[in-house]
Amino acid sequence: MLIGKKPDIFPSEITSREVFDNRREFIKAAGFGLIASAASVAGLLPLDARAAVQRQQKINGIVKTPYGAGEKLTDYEDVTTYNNFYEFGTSKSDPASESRFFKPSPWTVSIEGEVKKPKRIAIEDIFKLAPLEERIYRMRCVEAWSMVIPWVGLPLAQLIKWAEPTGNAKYVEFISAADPQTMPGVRVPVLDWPYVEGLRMDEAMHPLTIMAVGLYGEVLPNQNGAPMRLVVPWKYGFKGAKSIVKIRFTEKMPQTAWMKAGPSEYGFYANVNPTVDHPRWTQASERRIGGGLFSPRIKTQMFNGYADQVGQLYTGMDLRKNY
Ligand SMILES: Nc1nc2c(c(=O)[nH]1)N[C@H]1C(S)=C(S)[C@@H](COP(=O)(O)O)O[C@H]1N2
Ligand SMILES: [Mo]
Repeated sequence: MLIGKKPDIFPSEITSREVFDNRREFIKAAGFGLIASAASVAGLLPLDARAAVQRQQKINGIVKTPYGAGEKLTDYEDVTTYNNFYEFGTSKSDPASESRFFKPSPWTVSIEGEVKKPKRIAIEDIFKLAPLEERIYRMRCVEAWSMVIPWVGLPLAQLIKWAEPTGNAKYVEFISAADPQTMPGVRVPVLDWPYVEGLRMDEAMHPLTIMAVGLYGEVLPNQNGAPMRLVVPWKYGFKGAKSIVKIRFTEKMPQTAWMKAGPSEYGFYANVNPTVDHPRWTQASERRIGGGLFSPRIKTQMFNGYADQVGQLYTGMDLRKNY
């Protein structure tokens, strides 16, 4: 993500991203197996980024689903070392290297706003609300790169049912942790902390929307939003708030962190739409992370390829105005 108020960041970010990718593709092309060992040999990644490639605890009893069967997965190493998580810094390697002091347990989530009664739930109990499923989803970042990730999670609808919203609830707001002690990026005012995202109630209840608690069959690493984060596969990646501590049901559309940072660039809906360009670059194509040094850009699909399932949520809406 980029910041609307400071367009001067953009060229340098792109440059560093290209250099970063080319460097890692070079490492792979050089024939090293794991990026961790390759990086340690070549000395190209910070020490802690290498440590972050360590695997996490396995989750038992995951139900396999047909979602995304046959798609080529993005390597675990790429999924966990190329991240956007500004609470740990603005560069793509920061979340892996700067999140080691973050503690995803113990963790409780508070449920507030338009609900029968406010309550709290421990992460262990969220794991038990519904069978945990593996779903392979494409993720399309607004910066025009994408990944294919085997998420583990439960339908958000199950958590919402448990939360018992009232009839006044029209929207759901998701609030991320913002602890300056363990999240160094929060000490820098790049966003109006905490990170806030939101969905319309029907989007939140849609069967494609999940609360993810793991990936690749293991609990989420800190850099991917431990212990739980939202995944809404037909929207740009920034809708997927990480490390959620609070869920609030509201009557009015929430003001999200990115809408505040750059209202002309980041809308509330943020549906993946190849025909609506970002003010500063095209959204018509994307680059799959890990596709190799010379991998061609691929065409971006309407609703990230999930149009058949979600298109009807937006009938009658002008998707150019409601970006
Ligand atoms: N709390 C929080 N959530 C966040 C972000 C962030 O900076 N802070 N970045 C978003 C963006 S822009 C993207 S593309 C995805 C990236 O998720 P990943 O790093 O797990 O692939 O997380 C989203 N969720
Ligand atoms: Mo993003």
